[in-house]
Amino acid sequence: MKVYLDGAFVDKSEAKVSVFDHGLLYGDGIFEGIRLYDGNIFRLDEHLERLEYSAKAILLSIPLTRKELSDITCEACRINNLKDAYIRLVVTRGPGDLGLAPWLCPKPTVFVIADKIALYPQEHYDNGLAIVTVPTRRIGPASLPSTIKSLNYLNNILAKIEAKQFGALEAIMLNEQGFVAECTADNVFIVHKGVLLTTPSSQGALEGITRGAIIAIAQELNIPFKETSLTRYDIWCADECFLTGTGAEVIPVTKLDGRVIGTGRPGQITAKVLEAFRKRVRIEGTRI
Ligand code: PXG
Repeated sequence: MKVYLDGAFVDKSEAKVSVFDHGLLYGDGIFEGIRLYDGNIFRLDEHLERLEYSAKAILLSIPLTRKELSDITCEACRINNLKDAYIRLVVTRGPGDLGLAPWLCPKPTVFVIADKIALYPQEHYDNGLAIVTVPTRRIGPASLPSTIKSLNYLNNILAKIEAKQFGALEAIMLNEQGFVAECTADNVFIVHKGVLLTTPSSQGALEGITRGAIIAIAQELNIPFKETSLTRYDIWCADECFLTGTGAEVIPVTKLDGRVIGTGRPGQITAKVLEAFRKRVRIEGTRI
């Protein structure tokens, strides 16, 4: 496998960053997780735009243009002969002296890994996931804006560990006020009386690229949609629930904290949206 690192494609065994890199020392950096479907990169421009906004928010200047990043991302897939892949694009603050100050780091580190993807087992798409609400709260947007896709994932990792301890693969994270923020690596949608609902970034949700694609699909399919704050009550009383993310795509949720959601089976609107999403990823996107 070849990995892009700071200007060149190098062998995986040579793809190493410094122990002084502030991405490692402080989690000071940003990333994107992107999918390649049958030779097409899904919503690459949207991912690069989000990366640029994340960079702007942490005052990190990416040393490459959008076109250069786009070309490198495509090349990372081509050079590894991939048709379907998971792409990880990372920009860290770069190596510098010890100490938090980002101005100690003169040169950001940029790397792109294109690799095979590990998906949720098919049975969960067929039968739905059973998820839990975890005690760890989502850091509020006033402390760390959830719109920044940063390398600081400890908040989500604590929640992921709790989910596993409760025997679940994903977890609902509430914000400090007790409203639903999102899952550890997925956005949350519910369907109630035919209306599709999801939480806004102001409640602690990442503005997911898959979430955006689902909102566009809902418009196309004339499914009424609203972005609104949600509580666990709304999920308990929802007709359907599903999660969206680059890794998960659209995955039905049929249980929360042991309570059955809707009929206890993946819902019809979820199935329609998933079908439309899977069609879209094959035809839409940047040809590598
Ligand atoms: N919320 C959080 C906290 C995420 O990390 C999403 C929502 C969904 O966003 P997208 O843009 O993917 O629809 C994410 C995405 C990984 C990995 O390597 C994580 C994500 C995406 C891809 C890979 O664990 N998280």
